[in-house]
Amino acid sequence: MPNTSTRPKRGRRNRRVPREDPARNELVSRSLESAQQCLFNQDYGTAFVHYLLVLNLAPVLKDFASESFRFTLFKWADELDSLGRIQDLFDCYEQALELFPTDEVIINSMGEHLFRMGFRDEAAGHFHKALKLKPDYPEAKENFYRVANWLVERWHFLMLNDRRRNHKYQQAIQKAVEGGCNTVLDIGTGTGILGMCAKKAGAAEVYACELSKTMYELACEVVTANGMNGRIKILHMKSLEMEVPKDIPKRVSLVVTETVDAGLFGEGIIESLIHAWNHLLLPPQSTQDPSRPPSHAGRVIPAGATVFGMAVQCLEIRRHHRLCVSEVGGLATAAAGELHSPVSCSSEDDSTEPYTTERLSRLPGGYTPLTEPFNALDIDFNNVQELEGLCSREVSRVRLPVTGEGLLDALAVWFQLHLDQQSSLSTGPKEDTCWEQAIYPVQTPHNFPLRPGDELIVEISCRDAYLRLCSVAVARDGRENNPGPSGNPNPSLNAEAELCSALACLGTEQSSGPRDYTMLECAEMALLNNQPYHDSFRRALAKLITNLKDARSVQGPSQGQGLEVMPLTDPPSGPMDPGPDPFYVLDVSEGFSVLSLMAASQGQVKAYSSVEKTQHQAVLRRLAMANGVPEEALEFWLNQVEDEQAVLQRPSREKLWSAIILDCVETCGLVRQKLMEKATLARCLLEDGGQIFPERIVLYGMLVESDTLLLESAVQGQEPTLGFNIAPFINQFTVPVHVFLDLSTLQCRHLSDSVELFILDLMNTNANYTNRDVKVQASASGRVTAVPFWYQIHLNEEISVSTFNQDSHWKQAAVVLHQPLAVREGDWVRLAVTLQKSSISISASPRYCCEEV
Ligand code: 44T
Repeated sequence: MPNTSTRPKRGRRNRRVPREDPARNELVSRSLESAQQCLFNQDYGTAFVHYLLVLNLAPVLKDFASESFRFTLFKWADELDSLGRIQDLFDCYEQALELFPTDEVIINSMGEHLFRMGFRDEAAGHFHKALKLKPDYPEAKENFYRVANWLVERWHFLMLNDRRRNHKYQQAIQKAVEGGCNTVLDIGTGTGILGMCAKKAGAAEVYACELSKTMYELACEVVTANGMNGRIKILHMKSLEMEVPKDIPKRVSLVVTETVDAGLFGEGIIESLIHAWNHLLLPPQSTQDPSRPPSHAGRVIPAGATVFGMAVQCLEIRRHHRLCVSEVGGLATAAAGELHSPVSCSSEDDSTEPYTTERLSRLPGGYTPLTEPFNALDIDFNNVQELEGLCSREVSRVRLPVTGEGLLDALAVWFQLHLDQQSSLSTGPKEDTCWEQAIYPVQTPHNFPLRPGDELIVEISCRDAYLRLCSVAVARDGRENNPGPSGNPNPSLNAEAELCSALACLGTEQSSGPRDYTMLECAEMALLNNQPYHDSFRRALAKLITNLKDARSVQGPSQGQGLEVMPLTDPPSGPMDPGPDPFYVLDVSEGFSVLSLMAASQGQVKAYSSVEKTQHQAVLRRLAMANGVPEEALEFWLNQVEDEQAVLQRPSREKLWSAIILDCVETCGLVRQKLMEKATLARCLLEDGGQIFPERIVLYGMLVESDTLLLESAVQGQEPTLGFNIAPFINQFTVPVHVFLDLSTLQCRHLSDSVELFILDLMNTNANYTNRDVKVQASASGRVTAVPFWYQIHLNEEISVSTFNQDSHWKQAAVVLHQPLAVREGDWVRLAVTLQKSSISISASPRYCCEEV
């Protein structure tokens, strides 16, 4: 046996430090030099490859080179993005993350790319990870808050806070398990709550499946925290992919599920249950053999549902789904042709949804029922033949007596979910529930008046596993009148629209061929219907143009811009005199906007629109023609600039803009991302006397006590949910900022007047403060739970519009406080408002009365 002690020991130093390798060192230093040189030459692709080599060969250089490496990565990724080399882009990020697996900046940036490409779930996962690594990293926080809703939707909080619903589900499950159903599958387990109920009730085997990765991971955490690890088998998959015995050993006797949305079938419950009956459940209790014990038969909780419908008049719904105005901002709208929102009962167009959702009780302006609620459908979830027959079933027609007078705007739908024979949950508008109703808006281009005595004829069908309701006719005095989507009582309107359409499309490449309607998003439709907003813009634009004309006439044409005025690169067409130099106006609003056209209609203006969609451009062209705006007065900016990200450029080399219109507030109620950065850039592209619209935004807010907002933001209270510890896990996804609020109908108590919180000056971005302390006096005693906020958008010194207004397409937002703040009338509260990269945050703390105020 060799004497191990005589073997020379390898020295410590030798073991730890690799031998110096001069060739390798040489390669590293040469590559580093090349990387730096390429970076200097803006050859980011090559620089990136050199950096990869350097850092893989010499990880000790990571600290030294991390900044430049990141910079190179981001620049190269932007280039790959604009070249459409998406796979390469993500490969680069993956290589970067192999080197820097915990670099929150790289993770966050990869999330931003994922988000831009529509991978929202994955993007949100990246922002969450970046934030876990660095909890106060502002960019990741901002990004995470904007997308957390996709990761863990807000209704999870509402459902977990809904004690009645939790209790009813628990009771029904307990009864079924005690009655003999001892193998259970929870389809769409979410936080795992129904599966845990089954286990707690004594089920021998419990399985759960969840298709969302984030929810699956959350369910695993929750189940472990409740000591049920290994006792509930959770699968990250869609139930439709499950097989016996691959995923579960044998068929189960009970399926529990709450995969229902406001329209009942939108989460695919019909398909899931047909599959479950055919592959995962024991055969149902048969009437022929009632002796079969429950453990040998299959059943489903909920056992079935009854769907109700009701016709309503509702201005709020109307203005989001139909064009309601014949004139806006001085432009006649008839030539726009038929405009539709993306919500339609016809299934011809893939881009439409059959319904939208609203809480009828919270709609601003309320609603008027035009019929009594009617029974639209009964469905038995324990009858697979009925489920299978649903979609092949004939379209059924119901005749509904009209009971109220008004315009038909929508059919509202809700349901009763029968958990078992005894117990049910209702999602009705009058119910004390947080659930939304499904809204099937009427899409006719004209009004559809109903009055008592009429009969409304509604077709009910089930296509593509969605329930569809469509008002097809009205019977009045024995005659049927068809309101269908194409019915138009005003033929002259159509003729004009058609003519303008034909003329406007001449000479343009309209590849998609003629279409009889154009789609606008709901918020775009509401914006177009907003006359006061457009009138304010018209006045502000007219004032600017008048001022500039005056200035030019005083200064003479060539001094106005402080630049020598050269002839236009694209002179006005025709043999006429080129006329005076035009004023250049750029509208960089997101989505559909007629502001550029309004500017063009002022005369002596060359307006550029950043409307992107061909269909939308065609609408603007038709409107231009019908409103006498010369063709050359309106151009589409994105057709001119090559790089979409470089929208803010001069109109041409020698010119500057007279006005740049920035879209400053998103529909959801938040300041648009990067607004201040855009404003800074826009400011540099303005001629003397030119203007950014808006020039200033003032943020307002107030103190409120609102339990509703609390229930939507986090699982409340110290008590466990149904005895389970769930809150701390799901509450990680709490987001302090709530968006898309209707402040006018939010259930809340006002605890202060509205106060000015912050000013964003877009004409002088350097003048903005970044922090401001605002003292607010409580006008009543209570618990401050939230600070809702909105904006006054100042187009110029005199003209402004508010985002908290009945006609507005904007919703409001609110900061929900981490801890409610108890106040008594007269107390002062200090609100600390900060602006960081166009993102506003607000926190509240008490200011005691003894402090100087
Ligand atoms: N809506 C509340 C709750 N899932 C929607 O990923 C209900 C609102 C509501 N997992 C009116 C009434 C109500 N296999 O996490 C989600 C989802 C998952 C599945 C595996 C499947 N086949 C599915 C289908 C969905 O289940 C979870 C819940 S589904 C959405 C619940 C009274 N307004």
